[in-house]
Parts: sequence; structure tokens; C-alpha cells
Amino acid sequence: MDKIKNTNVDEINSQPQRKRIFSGVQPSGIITLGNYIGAIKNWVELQKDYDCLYCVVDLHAITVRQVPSELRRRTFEALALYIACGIDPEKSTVFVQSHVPAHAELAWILGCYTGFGELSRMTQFKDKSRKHSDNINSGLFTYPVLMASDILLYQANLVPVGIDQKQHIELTRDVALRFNSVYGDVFTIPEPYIKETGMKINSLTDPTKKMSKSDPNPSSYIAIIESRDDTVRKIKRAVTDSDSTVKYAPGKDGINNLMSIYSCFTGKTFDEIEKEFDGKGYGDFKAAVGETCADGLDGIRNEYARLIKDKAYIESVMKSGAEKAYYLSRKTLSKVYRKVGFYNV
Ligand code: ATP
Ligand code: LTN
Repeated sequence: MDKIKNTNVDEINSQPQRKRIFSGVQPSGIITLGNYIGAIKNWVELQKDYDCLYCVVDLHAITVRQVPSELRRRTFEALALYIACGIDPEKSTVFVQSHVPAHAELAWILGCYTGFGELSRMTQFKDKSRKHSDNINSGLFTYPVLMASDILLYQANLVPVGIDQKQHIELTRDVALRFNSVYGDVFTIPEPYIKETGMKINSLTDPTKKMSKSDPNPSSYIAIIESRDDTVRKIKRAVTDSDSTVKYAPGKDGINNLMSIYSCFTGKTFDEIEKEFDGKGYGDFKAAVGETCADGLDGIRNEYARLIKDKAYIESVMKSGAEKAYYLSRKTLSKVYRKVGFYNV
């Protein structure tokens, strides 16, 4: 059995048991406004009331072919960006998935409790298989099992994500319930945490599709760390319909999307936004959304520019995060090993 490294175990054990949160983003591209609004912004708010683990899920990222040097760089940048967005490594555990071997170990076991049929129904698998028809690998198929392992390993109660991940969390619950029904109460059954506004930010070039960091067209997304000018310009050019009244309505995907973005930064309701832009055209509205969005990201961008130069600090966060996560993960994994009947010496 592995030994616990430098982690201050007493400190971890003495912390009062708060409800636990786990979430992650893949270092598969530059983190977008969709990732920020749908996930990371909520992570920041949840830190004050929960015991949070936030992970850069690099094992998931290789389900799609990655350039190794870019994956390494993006992993580092993603972790720096978590901190720049307001994740406080003193409060939350921030780490890289491949630094904690139990994720892959538990995934093997849970794979033996997950149906082929269940995995075949996952819409993300179907979408990604269509997009990467030259590389439909088994990791892409079992991706949700690894995600279930991430969550169940830490006995997470809540998982803050965008709406696209809801199906994976439902599968996680099903697998955990199945495992528990055989072996007793091993896993906490997690709930998704999905905010109504911002749960799906759409592409700026095709507003019927989700904004995605692996989209080959950079005009389709706002990267959190791009320049202010790029943000304002991309929003100005965002695809909208031929109408000109700022109104949230079915079929007006482009405007609905910009209204959601505006609402997330200003806290205004759709009614309030409609009133604010009554009698004004799309041009005025897009300019306001662009400026508001750029203003909202300014602080993160400045902090990121400072942090990214501090390699020693980012690596120290990675290391201590991995040590804490390692300790917690071992607790669950050794229980699972015992329950399924693995021989222990
Ligand atoms: P990829 O393009 O590589 O599939 P992605 O941009 O879709 O990546 P993920 O790493 O899969 O991002 O997702 C990280 C988190 O961000 C998840 O909680 C996911 O639900 C959320 N998220 C991703 N895109 C959006 C979006 N457009 N709107 C809201 N939430 C999103
Ligand atoms: N599959 C998620 C990323 C992810 C995740 C997780 C999110 C991997 N493991 C655990 C929450 C909890 C995605 O957004 N594609």
C-alpha cells in the first residue's frame, strides 16, 4: 500500500466535516467564457461554504489527441487561471488529475460496474465521436467512468458544472447506487449544481451550438485571457438574427446568448435588460455586452498575467494540492479494494 507523503494528515482530519464539492475542466484548449460562467464562477462562490476540490482533468483531455508540449503548458495555465478567477488554494484543494493515481485506479473498478448500454447513450460520446471520427478510442467511450471516479473518490456531495455534464452526473449517481447496493454505503451520492442562467453559453459564430474551447474557430469563443479588444470585437461580430429589438424569445439564439452573458456579469434579469435597451438596436446592445464582459474579465486577466510568471508558486500549489487529494483518495480507494475482495498484505 502507498504511504502518505508530507501531507499534514492531522490538519485534514481535524477540519470540521463540511459538505464536499468536486469539479474540473479539461486542459484541452484555452479556457473560455463558457467554462467560466458555467462552472468556475460558481466554484468561486461555493468556496466559502464547502470543502472544495478543483482539478485540472488532464487524463480526460487525452481522449482527444493532444500535442504533448501544449497539454503540459495548458495544464499549468489552467491551474494558474483557476487561481486568477478567485479559487483560493488556502481554502480549496487545487490539483492536477494525473498527479493522483487513484483516479485511474478507481476508474478500472467502476468500469466493471457500468453497462455498455449506459455508456452508449452518453450524448457527449456521440458528439465527440462525430467530431473525431478518425479516433473513436475506448477512453472516449469510458470517459464518464473516469469522471464518476473523480467525483466518488472524494465523496463529493455537489458537482458544479454546465448543463452539458448533467447526463454524466446522472450516470455517476447510478453507478454509485449500484455499487452501494452490493457493498453497503461506500459512496456518497452526488448532486449536480447547475445555475439556470449561464448553464449553457453558446458559440458566437453558431449560437445553436455550445461555446467550446476546442472549437477550431477562435471567433466562436471568448478566451478568458484574450485581450480586451478581441472580446469587444468578437461580441460585436457575434451572429444574431435579422430582427433588431433586444428581446429574449425562442429562435433568437444569438440575442438570447448575449443576453445571458450580459445577465451573468450585471446580475440583471432579462426583463431589466429588455427595458434598458428598449428603442436601441443590436449595435448598442453588442457594444454594451462587449464592454461589460471585458470589464468583468479585466481583474482576472491582470491577476493571471502576474501569476503565470510565478512558476514556483503555481508548482507549489500543484504539489500541495496533489498531496491533500492523494490522502483523501487513498481513504476511499482502500475501502473499495476491501469491499470488492482484493487481497491485502
Ligand atoms: P472541450 O471543447 O474540450 O470539450 P469544453 O469547453 O466543452 O471543452 P469542458 O472542459 O468539457 O469544456 O468543461 C468544463 C466545465 O465547463 C464543465 O462544467 C462544463 O459543463 C462547463 N462548460 C463548458 N462549456 C460550457 C458552456 N458553453 N456553457 C456553460 N458551461 C460550459
Ligand atoms: N467531463 C467534464 C470535466 C470533468 C468533470 C469531472 C467535471 C471531468 N471530471 C468531475 C465535474 C466533476 C467536462 O466538462 N467535460
